[in-house]
Amino acid sequence: MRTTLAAAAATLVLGTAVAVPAHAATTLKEAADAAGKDIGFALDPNRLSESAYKSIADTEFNLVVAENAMKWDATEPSQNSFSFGAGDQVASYAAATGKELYGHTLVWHSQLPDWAKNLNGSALESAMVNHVTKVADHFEGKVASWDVVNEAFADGGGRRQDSTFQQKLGNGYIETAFRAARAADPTAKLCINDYNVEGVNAKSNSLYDLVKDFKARGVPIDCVGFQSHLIVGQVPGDFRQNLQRFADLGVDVRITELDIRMPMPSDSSKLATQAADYKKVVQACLQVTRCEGVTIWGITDKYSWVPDVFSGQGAALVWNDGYAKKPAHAAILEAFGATPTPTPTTPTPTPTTPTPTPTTPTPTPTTTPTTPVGACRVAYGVNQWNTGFTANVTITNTSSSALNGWTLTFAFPSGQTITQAWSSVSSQSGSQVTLRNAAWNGSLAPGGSTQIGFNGAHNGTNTAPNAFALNGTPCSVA
Ligand code: 9MR
Repeated sequence: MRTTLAAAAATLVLGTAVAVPAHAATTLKEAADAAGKDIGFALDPNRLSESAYKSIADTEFNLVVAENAMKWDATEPSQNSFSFGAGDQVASYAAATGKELYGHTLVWHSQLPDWAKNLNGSALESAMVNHVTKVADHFEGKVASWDVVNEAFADGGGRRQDSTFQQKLGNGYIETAFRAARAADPTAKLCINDYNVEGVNAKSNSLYDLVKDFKARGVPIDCVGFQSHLIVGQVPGDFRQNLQRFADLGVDVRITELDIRMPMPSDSSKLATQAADYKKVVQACLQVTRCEGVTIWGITDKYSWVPDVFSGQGAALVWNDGYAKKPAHAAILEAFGATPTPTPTTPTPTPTTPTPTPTTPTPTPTTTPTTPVGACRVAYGVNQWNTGFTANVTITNTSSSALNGWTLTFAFPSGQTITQAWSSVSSQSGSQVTLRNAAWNGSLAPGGSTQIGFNGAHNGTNTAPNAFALNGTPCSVA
């Protein structure tokens, strides 16, 4: 499976290298919107007074999460005395800019005030339920999903032993917290969130067992967050497979706190690897239907938590200290199936001397062009498992005319169905599939390519489609 994925990734790189779209996505938000996924960022509301920060926050993301403003120490600094000022600022910002609001976090052993740490037994349990209830109530109707419990597992597997809640309340505290959250806000999705669970390992296995158990016993849980505080060059090769196994339990999955750190100073080679890594993470999410999207843990390296915690490491985010886009920005666009806007070319100066009128008339051509408008080539790559598959399709306009809007049609020979398409709009009638361009990739210059993709279901046989046609003209298959 990993080899096949690597091959698919290689196709992606080649496909995007030759794309020449006229209407390219310029922001992560445009690209993610077209792909139907969330692209989020962690907000510190105090930074919104900085114009570069605010402008990126406003335009590049369709989801926002409070980096710190909704945590226990911020919202209940002393027992049963709530302070929602900073959290409300984040909620107002989300509403004012039309972004989804993600809630982080109700129960976490860290950033927990001393008064709570000092409680024991039923007093701690009541305080936890009270906190979950009051905070979830306060943001009801605003927060779409909550990280109900954060970082409950130990790196070697099993429960984290240095958590006050684990030590004093035992294994049952997670269930208690989820039930309280559901009772307080029945409409918010309830997630469990953790780090070092991106690949299949002892820790993610423990998390998996908990989700499986909750689903089996009807304990409310809707989603799992994979924080993804990663190290450059170390994206787990089985990330997609791991996301998929959780999704198969009947929960949504999401990358919740993505950053990819490197040893400092950064250089172009490390930044290129980082860009490829960001792309891999977004691709892993895109390949899982129930993956809701990707949230990046901040905007600029200047304010990242990384250097404070990992001495000598940093440059983990998508914008550098001076708010310049790093290569990761274009890589994320590409992962979403978009292509960064080409650098504008200098306009050709208007000649100062008038062009003389030709004296001989232009002859009328006697031959019809051999390449009809809409002539095309299609490369179809597939990665499949039991009853599912992901396909990547590169469409090349081999005609001599630009296309403004395209429709790709083909037939599935073995009863396959598309469950989710990206970079295109899909419809299906029986075996006949129609994929129309997304808003930003309808223009295909002569020789230009675009890459689209979809997830699908099959019944054990997954023969490649046939009869590809672009705007009604049959395509060759590469
Ligand atoms: O980015 C957050 C930083 O500003 C805080 O000082 C820190 C306190 O623990 O928390 C950081 O965010 C963490 C998140 O809430 C949970 N997962 C790990 C994140 C990075 O430490």
